[in-house]
Formats: sequence, C-alpha cells, structure tokens
Amino acid sequence: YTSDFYPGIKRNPNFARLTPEHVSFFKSLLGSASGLVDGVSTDATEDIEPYNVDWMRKYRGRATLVLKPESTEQVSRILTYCNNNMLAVVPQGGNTGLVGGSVPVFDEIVINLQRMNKIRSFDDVSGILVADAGVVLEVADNYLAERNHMFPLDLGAKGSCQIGGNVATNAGGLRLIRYGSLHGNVLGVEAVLPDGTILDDLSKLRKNNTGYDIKQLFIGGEGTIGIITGISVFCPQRSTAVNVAYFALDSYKKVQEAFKEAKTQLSEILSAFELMDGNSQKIVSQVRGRKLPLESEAPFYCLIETSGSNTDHDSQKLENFLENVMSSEIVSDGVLAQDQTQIGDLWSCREGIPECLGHWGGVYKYDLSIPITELYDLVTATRGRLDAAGLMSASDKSLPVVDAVGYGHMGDSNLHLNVATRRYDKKVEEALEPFVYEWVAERDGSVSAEHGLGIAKKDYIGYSRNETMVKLMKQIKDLYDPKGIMNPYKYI
Ligand code: FAD
Ligand code: 2HG
Ligand code: ZN
Repeated sequence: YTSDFYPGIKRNPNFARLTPEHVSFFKSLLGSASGLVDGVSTDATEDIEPYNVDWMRKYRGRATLVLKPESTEQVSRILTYCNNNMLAVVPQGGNTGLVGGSVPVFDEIVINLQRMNKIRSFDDVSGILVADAGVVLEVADNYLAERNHMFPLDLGAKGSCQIGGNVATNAGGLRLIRYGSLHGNVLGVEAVLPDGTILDDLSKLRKNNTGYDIKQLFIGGEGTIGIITGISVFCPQRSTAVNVAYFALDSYKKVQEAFKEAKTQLSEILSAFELMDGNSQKIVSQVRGRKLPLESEAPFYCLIETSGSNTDHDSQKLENFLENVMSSEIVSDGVLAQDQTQIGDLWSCREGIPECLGHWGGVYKYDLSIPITELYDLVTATRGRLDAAGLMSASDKSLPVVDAVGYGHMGDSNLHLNVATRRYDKKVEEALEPFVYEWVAERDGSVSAEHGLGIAKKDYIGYSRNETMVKLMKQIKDLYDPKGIMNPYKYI
C-alpha cells in the first residue's frame, strides 16, 4: 500500500509484516514489558503514537512495535533477527530530528535507544567521554559540567535529543564556530550493522591514521547503515567566563561588518555568532507575550557569546567591542547580559525561534549553507515570491502563510529559512520547492547544512551532490545493508 503521508512512496513488498511470532521473539529477548511498546498485543505498556510522529507533527508512520534495547548485545540480536526475517527498522533517539528521518514511513519497527543511557567513562586529563548512544545531550553536558568540561555541541533540543542521534545527524548547533563539527570531535563509534555485526571502533585516540576512517560514515549517516550504540567524544574544558551580547542592526551589510569586527576584536574567545531577523524576533515576542531585550525595532539582531577563562578581561573585551561597533554605527543598539539569568533570557530569544514558529500549525523548514555575502538574499527573494503569489499575510487568516523568516548560524554561513503557516498547503510547497533548492544550487550552497536529508529532502540530494557522489553513497548503503532493512524509504 502507499502511505497517506507519502503518496509517492510504495511499501516495499519484500519486507515481512509483523506477526505474533515476531513479537513473541522480541518479548523473550527484551524481557521486561518496559522494553517494548507494543500496539500488537493487548498488554501494551505505553502509547505508541509519540514514536510514530515527528517533532513538527509533519511526518507520521504506522509502526505497531517499538523496541527499547538495554545493551549493544540486545541491539545485535534484534538486528540479526530482523535481517533474517526481512523486518525493516528505524533507529530512533530523542525524535527531535527535523527532516522526518526518525519516524517510520510504513510499519517499520522503531528501535529507540532511550534505555541505553549510561556514561561509560570520562577521563578529565584528556577530556574524552565514552557513553551509550541514548544519553540525553543535556544529561551528558551536566555530567561534564560537574567535571569542568562540556559537550562540544549545544542546541535548542538538548533536553530531549540523544548524543547518538546528534552523531547520526552530525548536528551542528550553536557553537560550531568555536568547537568544530562532530566529524572532528567524535573519536570513536560503536555500532551494530544491519546483520547484527558489532562494529567496535570506540577509539579514544585523537590521532589514528591507520586506513579508512570508517566511523565517519556513521556520523551524519542518519541511521541508514547501522545503529550507533556508543560514542567516544573529545570534550573541551568548560569556560569559567561566559558573556553574551544581543544587538540590533539596520541592514544585512552591517551584520556582515559586525561579524568581521567580532572575529577581529574577540578572536579566540568568540564562541557563537547567531543571526535572527526582525520578523523572527517579533514572532518570539508575540507568541510568548513578552518584550524583546531591546526597545528599538530593527530588521536584524545578532547574538554573540564569548567563552574564556578570565572574567574581567573577557567582559572588558565584549564591552569594548559593543562600544566600537555602536560608535562606528555598525550596530544601532545593544545590550550585555549582566548575570546568568540574563544570559539565559538572551539565548532564549534565539533558541526559542523554532518552537514559536510552530505556533500557527505548520512550518516549512529549509536548512541551508549559502555563501555568507548572499545568505539573507534568499529570505528576501522567498518573501517576494510568497507575496506575489498572494499566499502570505500576518492578519488575513484565509491565507496559508503567516510569515517567512531567516535566522541561523551566521558564523557557519548556515541559514534557517522558515515559513510559518496556518496549515500545510500544496500551493505553498509548490511556491517554495524547487525554487529554494535551485536558488541554493546556483550559488554552490548546500540544501542540507546540518539537519540531514531524512525523507523531507529525499528528492533534492541532487541539488548538492553530483551523480558520482550519489552513486558512491548507494554503493556504501548496499555494502552495509544489502537487504535494505535499515531506515528504508529515506534519502538513500
Ligand atoms: P532523532 O530525531 O531520533 O533521529 C534523527 C536521525 O538519526 C534519524 O534518521 C534516526 O534514524 C537517526 N538516529 C537516531 N539515533 C540513532 C542511533 N543511535 N543510531 C543510528 N541512527 C540514529 N540540529 C542541528 O544540527 N543544530 C541545531 O541547532 C538544532 N537545533 C534544534 C532545535 C530544536 C528545537 C529541534 C527540535 C531540533 C534541532 N536540531 C538541530 C535538529 C537535530 O538534528 C536534532 O535535534 C538532533 O541532532 C537529533 O537527535 P535525536 O536524538 O532527537 O535524533
Ligand atoms: C536551530 O538552529 C535549529 O535553531 C532549528 O537548527 C532550525 O527549525 C529550524 O529550522
Ligand atoms: Zn541550526
């Protein structure tokens, strides 16, 4: 059959349907009832719905079984059985992914890692953490904070996403500008291949040039070639001095000037440079019913964070920066956080954008790498297009689009173009796609900067990768997963 949500996709008839015998096997393997959310038998312990629907409530599958293994060995036994019986599976972490990759398309079995949540070891000399894939990012970071270290990734979904999910999506987040990508920070991966083979590459070495670096395929692999069960990650020392500034600017040209100044004046202590357009901030204020940090309205706002080891020196540096950019009229208004609460308040104006944009119902999300000089032009072009098509109005409720906004990781040339809608609407989708992807491809950008492809961008891989690259990806997929049971129907 085809799915209501994915009319263009047919269920692969080679995959078996789940039977009571299969369920009995999993019950005997996992033992306690809490290891299994089961819509098949009558003794279900938990509602299955949250595992079938994604964070945006845009993608929905029809799994009748969720398995929650507790050990790598159990994952291996589950996959051996699934592979032998042609049962398709979807690896799932915190289910906060934004491209529909973490939920089933049809009746694939969900394998959720939440019970694999142990910190295995931490060495405070090298800063290397080894942990189960199902540890929640915030839990890992709190554990490290008590040991004066930090996880080298932070993002708005930290309270729910899992470090295995972060690695599987190669999440970028708010401080990539300072700490780099997980491709550099993840030192080792333990994973289970679709046939049940345990791949033990849980290296704790920062340098290891012995042959191909196979773990890199799992970083950003989006659960298509195996299930990550453990990771080893290099964690930086936690900074004792953290400062945050939030400021307003009159044009995108000035945003670029401010970015250049920040790199020059704050250099080694700069840990985030985030961009929020005026419309995104208005929405945060409107949805939360709270004032913004600055009285003056502006088309652009930026948030800068510095992290260092000397409070007086760092605060002075950020103060000087703000004074300089204001006196040279690059920045029109600005505020410096005075304490931890204010730091949290300023960050929440940035981190809260995705949630506030969902207020009216649906959001079309585009996560793009674009040359920095042209980054915001796409938002202007998209707004023009939606206006011209008569699809957008903040007040007229008969029109589908409420607003189109741009924000993101300026320091990484990564724009988040979000179109907030009152309902998902084919006309809106047609106005946006492939327009956005063509616009980005013309500038040699990427149609997936940090969220991955999942099912949402399945048909658009060709805008950022050439045929040879896609062919090689397919060959890798076939090599690791010859029966195709691992996260099927998604991008590869
Ligand atoms: P899931 O959503 O459960 O899964 C994501 C993908 O990884 C799926 O394809 C799934 O099959 C696969 N997967 C999950 N666990 C495993 C595993 N153990 N082994 C193999 N495959 C697995 N992303 C950014 O890059 N930067 C951001 O700043 C950012 N901010 C966000 C803010 C919010 C509010 C939200 C909701 C999301 C945000 N994201 C961001 C999206 C981001 O990809 C996820 O939050 C996170 O990395 C996914 O982790 P998860 O555990 O929820 O994975
Ligand atoms: C962020 O940077 C996330 O806030 C989410 O990557 C972006 O929702 C989005 O489009
Ligand atoms: Zn982001």
